[in-house]
Amino acid sequence: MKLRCRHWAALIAVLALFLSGCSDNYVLMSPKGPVGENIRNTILLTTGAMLLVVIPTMIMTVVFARKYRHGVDDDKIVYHPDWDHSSKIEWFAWGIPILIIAVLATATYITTHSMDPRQPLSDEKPMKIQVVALNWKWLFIYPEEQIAVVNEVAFPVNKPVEFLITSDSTMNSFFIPQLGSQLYAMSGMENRLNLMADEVGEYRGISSNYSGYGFAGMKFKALAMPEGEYEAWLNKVRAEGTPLTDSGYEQLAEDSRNNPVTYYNDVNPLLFKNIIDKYVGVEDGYTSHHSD
Ligand SMILES: [Cu+2]
Repeated sequence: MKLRCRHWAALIAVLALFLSGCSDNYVLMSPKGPVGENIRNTILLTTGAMLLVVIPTMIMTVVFARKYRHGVDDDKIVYHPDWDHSSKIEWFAWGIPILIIAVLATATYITTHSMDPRQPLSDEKPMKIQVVALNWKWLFIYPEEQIAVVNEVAFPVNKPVEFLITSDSTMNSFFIPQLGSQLYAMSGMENRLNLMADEVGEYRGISSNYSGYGFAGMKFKALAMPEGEYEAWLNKVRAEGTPLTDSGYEQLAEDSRNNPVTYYNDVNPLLFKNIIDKYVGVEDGYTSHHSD
């Protein structure tokens, strides 16, 4: 009896751990935007579908072990040495997996199309933010405002944002877990990721692809603000920022760790394009990155 109570205690502890998934520490389980919600629902659906197999199996393990244990004196249990087929078992063993695969395949087909990161989230024209992964910091360029920010990105709440993502270094991964999918940042390429926050807040932004020495400090804050506060933030960046010249960018692009938030104004609107163009020619077997 004592052992049983301990089992219950363990079970309750495990349940408590899972149910506390509603707390903000489990960021994927507390999304703050439509893409993140879609991802959470997909996680729950797939987990649920798998539990349809896992839970009955665990229960049957205990039931069978108990029912057919050595020394049990139950007259109803008969020994069948020649038994070789049960249609009932075949139906369960094949039918349930087929059903699960059908459900998951359908869900996967629908969500991979509806959640295509390049697809706009609403009819409203998204605002564009260009993202450059550097060693080891994130540079956000607002081409229309001609400003840029290191390790901080802000946008109005309920406003669709289209992130144009590239890298001026090794491969990285742009990820704001509470808003939705991660997308790779790769040099010479432009990746597009549409996200939207439907709640004002400060969200954690990370790189989810290890990229070397200063990787641990490659974090940023994503700020979803009310429209008025966002305008004030833009003005603050314009006022406190320093011009980002070409040589200034070269300096910024050098390896550095734990970069503080830095504001820039007077940013070349073609900077993002130039960063991508540096790598043109790589696919032909040579690189124009270091001109010779
Ligand atoms: Cu991968």
